[in-house]
Amino acid sequence: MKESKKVALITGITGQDGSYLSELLLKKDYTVHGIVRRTSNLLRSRIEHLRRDEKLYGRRLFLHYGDLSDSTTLRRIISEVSPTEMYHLAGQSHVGLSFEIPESTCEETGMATLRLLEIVRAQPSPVKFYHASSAEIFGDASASPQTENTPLRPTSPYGCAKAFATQLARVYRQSYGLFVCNGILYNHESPRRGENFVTRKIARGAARIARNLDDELVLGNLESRRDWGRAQDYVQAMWLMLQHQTADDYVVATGETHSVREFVDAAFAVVGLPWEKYVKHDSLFNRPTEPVRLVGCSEKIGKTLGWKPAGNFAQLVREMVEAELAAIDSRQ
Ligand code: G4F
Repeated sequence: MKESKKVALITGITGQDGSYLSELLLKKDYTVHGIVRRTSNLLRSRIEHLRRDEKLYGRRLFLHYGDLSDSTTLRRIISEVSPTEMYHLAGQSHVGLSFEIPESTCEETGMATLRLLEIVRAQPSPVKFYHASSAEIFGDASASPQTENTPLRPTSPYGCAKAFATQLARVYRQSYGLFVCNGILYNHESPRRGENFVTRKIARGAARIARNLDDELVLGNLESRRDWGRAQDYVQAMWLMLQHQTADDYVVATGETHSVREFVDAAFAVVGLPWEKYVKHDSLFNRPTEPVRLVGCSEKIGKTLGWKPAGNFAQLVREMVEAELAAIDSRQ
């Protein structure tokens, strides 16, 4: 079989974004390599359908054991794979949890990016590098909506680590001429979102209550607002960044915010139940500090790369709740 010329290496391939990105790249005829951490269970549910595909796995899709703290292994994988594009998506991505485990969050999110940039810098052939930055770098944002030029004022250990990695990516681009892009992504959701993020928690909770599997849903701050888009759509933006002739930073957002309360309201409307009866508050899920006014302006990526968000908030909520209902019904 003739190997395709485009070779992508993805850290975080088993996550929400990694799985959608793999599907996208495989459709575009890439050879895709993913770095996976060794764990005691081999559950990689988001890419299991790709792994079971005999036409793909071992032919155009490969997985390698590696850890973001292990430079020698990362260096070996990158040398062997010799990627034309690298998508660095891995790392502890839960903002609330970063207050509990700040040191490992900064190590995985900040230092690991530095490690990869150093390895990429030493490669004999150029590697286009995508860094998964985050809206959390703006934190207590000084302007709204935020653009690529908005000052970084993170409000969480996670935001600080992402700010560090984002600035490093800029430094490596400017100092060494590396093709490095920061995708400054706002919240992006899907049925593959981790269960401890609020949208999936709500979608799952509403579906389980509707099917009499649970009788309450316990949440933190209902007044928090976020700019929520669709993950499937946001991985397209990642790919577009690496296809452009020059490397740059791009905000990827819908430009619209909704509160957690609005998400709850819309999710329970899908299952036809009054949410006030089931949703409880526990301050355990509140954060010591929250970013404020987080809403992105995606004008630059729209004009330069032709990207625009697909779908709307109501469709996103419906898609997530219906996926939860279908999953429950398929098990019963
Ligand atoms: O779903 P969340 O945990 O996402 P958060 O903190 O906005 O972070 C996500 O988006 C960032 C980009 O903007 C990424 F960088 C990051 O990696 C991640 O993907 O929380 C959303 C909001 C917060 O204000 C939180 O306080 O929902 C509020 N919330 C209320 N109750 C809750 C809950 N969040 C969680 N996780 N669980 C709750 O019960």
